[in-house]
Amino acid sequence: MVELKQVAENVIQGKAPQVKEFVQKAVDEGQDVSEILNAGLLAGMNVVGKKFKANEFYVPEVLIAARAMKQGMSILKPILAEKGIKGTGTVVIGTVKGDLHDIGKNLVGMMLEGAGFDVVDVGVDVSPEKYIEVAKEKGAKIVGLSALLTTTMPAMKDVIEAIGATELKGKVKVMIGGAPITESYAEEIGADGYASDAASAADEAKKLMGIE
Ligand code: B1M
Repeated sequence: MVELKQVAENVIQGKAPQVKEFVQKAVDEGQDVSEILNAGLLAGMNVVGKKFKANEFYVPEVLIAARAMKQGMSILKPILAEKGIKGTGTVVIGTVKGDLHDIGKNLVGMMLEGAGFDVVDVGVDVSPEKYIEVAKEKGAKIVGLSALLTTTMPAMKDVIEAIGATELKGKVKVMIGGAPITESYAEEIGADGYASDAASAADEAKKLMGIE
């Protein structure tokens, strides 16, 4: 019988083939799919997030661990969908209009996936209309905005205002982040949440969903 701790440990170590193998074995043994997800893949990514926050892990380790988690998810996703088991919620994430930086945004997306969210990445240079269109289409609970340039920070306010003028107002939370962004800027423009790094972004998204 596969111990789910083994799945978590291999995620932390970024061993994608082993993660895939153990997840497949656990499924074949008839272990509960939600349990494989929670006690295996997500538990592993949780540790990765903590290590990243504590500067014990750097960007490459997080990327490798996320890739391993994705391998395991590729087996679980169709089964979860078939059983109608929903994830934590959908997050639409993108880099705002005029800004092409996407490394941090991609990392945040991976950590959100690692926390059980369904992540829809709308890319870079994203207009307010695009965020709104995709958030409506996917029934998003959170819209995540990334900006790396001081000149594109005001584009975040444009998105928040545009969302506020639609039926998404009050239904969708907006979370922002990026190197020049601060908590006080988030408050100033009326964002619901702010995170300084990818691991904190996963924690903040859970908080916005009422999950501690
Ligand atoms: Co650009 N760039 N760049 N750049 N670039 C910076 C940001 C800059 C600080 C460099 C500098 O001058 N020292 C500077 C901005 C200055 C400013 O406005 N304050 C700058 C500039 C000026 C520019 C150009 C204007 C240069 C030019 O053409 N004259 C130009 C702009 C293009 C555009 O966007 N329109 C430009 C272009 C580029 C490249 C294309 C060459 C490349 C981007 C490649 C890519 O992303 N695919 C690039 C890069 C790589 C950088 C640096 C070197 C690295 C950014 C990065 O990826 N960091 C950067 C200097 C630096 O930071 N040392 C710089 C690693 C990443 C993991 O961190 O993105 O901060 P970060 O993400 C973190 C957190 O911020 C947070 O979590 C992440 C992970 O922990 N976070 C969130 C991010 N998004 C979040 C969202 C959240 C929550 C947290 O919630 C939704």
